[in-house]
Amino acid sequence: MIDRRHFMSIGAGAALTSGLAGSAHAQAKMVFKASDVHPEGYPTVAAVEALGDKLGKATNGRLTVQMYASMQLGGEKEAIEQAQIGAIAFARVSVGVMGPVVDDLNVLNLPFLFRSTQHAQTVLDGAIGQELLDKVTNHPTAGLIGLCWMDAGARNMYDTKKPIATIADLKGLKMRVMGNPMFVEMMNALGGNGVAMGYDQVFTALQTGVVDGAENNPPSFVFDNHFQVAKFYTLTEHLIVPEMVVFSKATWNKLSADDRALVLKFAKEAQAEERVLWNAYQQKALDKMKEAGITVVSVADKKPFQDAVKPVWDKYGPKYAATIERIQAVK
Ligand code: GTR
Repeated sequence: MIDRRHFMSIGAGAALTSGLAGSAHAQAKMVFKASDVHPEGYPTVAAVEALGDKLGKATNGRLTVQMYASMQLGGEKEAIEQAQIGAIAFARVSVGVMGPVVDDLNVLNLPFLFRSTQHAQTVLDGAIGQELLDKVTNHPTAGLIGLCWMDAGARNMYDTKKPIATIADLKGLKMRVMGNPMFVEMMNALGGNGVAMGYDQVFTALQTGVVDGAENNPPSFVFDNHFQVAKFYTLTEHLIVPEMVVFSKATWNKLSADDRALVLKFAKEAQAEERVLWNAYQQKALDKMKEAGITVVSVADKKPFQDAVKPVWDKYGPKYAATIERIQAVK
């Protein structure tokens, strides 16, 4: 009898302890690692850091964000993979590299899809934007939560060889594109030779002549130093590819509903804050390009470029027809 009581009391004690341990676990301190290819000060980096500050304040330091900027953790493919396995929590990446992971996103990677960056913003702020974030979250194997969008302006061509004044000047140039077959096909359709490569390799590839050029928005061109080796920048605006912040589903599954709501709330705010920072940075980049004597070529007539990418639209357009129609209908 005595033994039995003894066991019972141990059992009750154990239950109590594990109950406490359970709630203590939910309240445990967590440091969320975040990855970005861009350096400190870049709009996307600053916006995710601000999200982290808010999270820290709201939870009395229980949840914080540790930013690994400047490709410290590798390129964007690596960032996605690390988020998938829960080695990092936040990955700020381009939709360009997310397309191969969540195919529905590839609609946004069609060249000349958006009429302007303003058009892209309106689409992403609305129902289509939310649906595409949900496609990430609900994807059966991606292992990611779609938190928010970030602006990245329009992408333009640049190279080390000569000004690209007309589409004919692209002929034969080896041009780096993001790791997504759609962009290789786009570049080839435009007459260049598309070379898919991680962002972490681009500077060296330009410097050593492995590629003749690349394409990107002015802040990336300037603040990732590509302008030090590529002196010709042509305003083709062929891609308006947004960026996103995704979160590790493995980590998400460990968070309480309240903590998830906090992350989502601050991510939405980060989306709006990044946009303001982006506009200022875009201007700063253009000023720096001018100072550095970069030859900036404007393209009066984009039609030859738009016509040339028709094979990409013929191949991928039908699959996304319904979403394209809705995007085009957004004023
Ligand atoms: C930048 C973008 C990065 C990365 C890079 C690239 O504009 O911010 O996320 O995608 O382009 O070309 O790989």
